[in-house]
Amino acid sequence: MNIILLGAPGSGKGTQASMLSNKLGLYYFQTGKLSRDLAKKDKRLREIINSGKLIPEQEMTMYVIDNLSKNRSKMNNILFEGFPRFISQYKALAEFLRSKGDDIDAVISLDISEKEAVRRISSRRICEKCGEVYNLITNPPSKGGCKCGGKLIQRKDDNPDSVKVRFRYYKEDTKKLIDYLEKQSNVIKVDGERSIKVIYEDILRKLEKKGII
Ligand code: G5P
Ligand code: MG
Repeated sequence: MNIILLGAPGSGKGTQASMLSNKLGLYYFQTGKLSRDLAKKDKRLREIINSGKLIPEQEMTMYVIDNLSKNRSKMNNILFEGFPRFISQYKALAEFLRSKGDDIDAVISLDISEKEAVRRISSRRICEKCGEVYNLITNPPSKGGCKCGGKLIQRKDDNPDSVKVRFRYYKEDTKKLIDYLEKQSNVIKVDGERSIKVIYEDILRKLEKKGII
C-alpha cells in the first residue's frame, strides 16, 4: 500500500505521517528530511531550503527515485510526505511504482489557512536527534527536551521570510497538483484545523470508508 500526504507548510503533514505510518506499518518517506540530509554536504541545496524555495522539480524527482530504488527491500509499503509537490513528480512516482507492479492507493490533502499554519510554524520545535515534532503551544515537550533526550531546535526555514516563500510555492505548484487530482476524484480532503487526534481519527475513518485499509 502506498499513501501520499499533501498539504501546506505547517499543515501537520509530518505530525500525521508519523502517527499513520506507525499505525499502518508503512515506511515513512519524508522528502523534507531527505532534502535536509542531502543539504548537509551541499551548500547550494542548503541555500535553497533555508530560503524556503523548492529544490528544482526534476532534480528532486531524481533524488527520490534513486533513494526508492536503492532502498526497495525495506520500502514495500510507503507513506510519502512532501513528495510529490508537482504534477510532473506525481506522474514520475506513479510510473516508477507501476514499473514495480505497484500503485498509489490514496492521496490525502490536509487543508489549513495560511494564518493558522504560520502560527503553528512559529512555535514548532524539532528534535535534533530523532526528528520528533513538537509545538510549544499545542504539543509541548516535557521538561524542555525531547523524550529521546535530544535537543530541541527551530528549523532554519521556519523564519517569517522563508515561510512566506514556502507558501508561495505551495499555492503556485502543489495546489495545481491537488486540483489535477481532484478532477480525477483522486484526493481525500481533510480539514487540518482541528486537534491532532481528531484529524488522525478522521483520516483513518476516511481510508476505511474507501476500503483502503
Ligand atoms: P518539508 O520539510 O516537507 P514543508 O514546508 O512542506 O517542509 P512542514 O513545515 O514540515 O512542511 P508539516 O510537516 O505539514 O510542515 O507540519 P508539522 O511539522 O507536522 O506541524 C507544524 C506544527 O503544527 C508543529 O509544531 C505541530 O506540532 C503542530 N501541529 C501539527 N498538527 C496539528 C494539529 O492538528 N493541530 C494543531 N493545533 N497543531 C498541529 O520540506 C522542506 C524543504 O525541502 C525541500 C524544499 O526545499 C522544502 O521547502 N523539498 C522539496 N523540493 C522540491 N520538491 C519536493 N517534492 C520537495 N520536498 C521537500
Ligand atoms: Mg514536515
